[in-house]
Amino acid sequence: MKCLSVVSARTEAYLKLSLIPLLLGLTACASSNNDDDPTACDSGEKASDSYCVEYIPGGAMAEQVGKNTFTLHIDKRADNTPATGLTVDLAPVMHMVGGMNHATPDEDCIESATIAGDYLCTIYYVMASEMNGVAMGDWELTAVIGSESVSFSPKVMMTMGDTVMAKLKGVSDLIPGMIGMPDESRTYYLFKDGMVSTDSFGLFIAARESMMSFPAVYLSQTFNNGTAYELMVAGIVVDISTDGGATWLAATDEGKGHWRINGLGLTAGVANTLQVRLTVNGEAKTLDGSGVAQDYQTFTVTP
Ligand SMILES: [Cu+2]
Repeated sequence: MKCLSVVSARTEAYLKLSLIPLLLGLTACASSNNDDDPTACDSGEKASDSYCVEYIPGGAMAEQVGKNTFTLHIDKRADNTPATGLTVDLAPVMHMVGGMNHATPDEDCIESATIAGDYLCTIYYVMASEMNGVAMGDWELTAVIGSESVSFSPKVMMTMGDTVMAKLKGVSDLIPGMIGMPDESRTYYLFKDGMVSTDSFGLFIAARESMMSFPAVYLSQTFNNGTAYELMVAGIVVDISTDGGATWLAATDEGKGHWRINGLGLTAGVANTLQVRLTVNGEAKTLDGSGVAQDYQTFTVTP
C-alpha cells in the first residue's frame, strides 16, 4: 500500500510507524494514484528501467564544496522491495557556464550493512554551483547501477569558515593541457575528511589526471596509466605542521586516499592553523607548480 504518494519512501516508512496514517484514515489512500502500480516510482525518486532511487542527504546542510556524504535508497520497480547486492558507482559532471565540463573526486557507494536497499556514497565537490551570486555551472550527479543509471542535480554551495579543500600543484609532475595548450601541472586536491578534533585531523587526497578523472592518491597508485604522463606513486609523504612549518609530523596512510594525523594538540573552540605538505616521489607540491613557490597549503580548522 502506497498512501501519501507525494512523500518519499523513507518519510513514508516513518509515517507508517506513527499514528498519522490512522488519523488520516483509509479514505486518504483511495485517491492515491500509485497504489495499484508497483512499477511507478514515488515523486521524490528517480526511475531507471528497473529501479526507483531516492537521494537522501547526509545532513541538514545542502551539498557544499568539499566532502559530502549521502545515501541512495534503491527499490526494485517490479515489486517495490529493496534492491540489494548492487554495484553503485558515481559519475559526477559539472557543466560549466563557459561550456567546459569536468568531474570531481568521489568514492563509489557502499551497500549498507543494516538497511536493505541503502547505499552509502561519498563525493568531494571541487566547485560550487554559484559563487557570490554568480553562476558557475550545474552539477549532474549520475549514479550508475549496473547497466542502468539515474541522475540528480545537486546545488553545491560555497563554504565559509574552516578550510574544506586546498590545492597543490606538481612541478615536473604534469598532465596534458587542453587541446592546443601546453602541458599543465598536475593538481592535487586536499579535502578535510570529516570532523577535526583537538587531537586528530584527516584528509582525503585526489589528483587530476584529466578534467574528467580525479583518482585518489596513495602509495602504488598510478596516474595517467599507459601514457607519456604516467606517474606511479612509489613514495608519498603527507606531513602536517602546527607551528608554522618549524616541525612536521607525518600523517598515516589509511588507504584509498585517506590520510590522518593524530597527536596534534589543537585548541578547542578556536580557529587553529595547520600547514599541510604533500611530497610525491620526492617532489614537494607547491601552490602554483613552480619549483620556488611555497610548498605547503594552509588549513584553518576549529576543533
Ligand atoms: Cu566547475
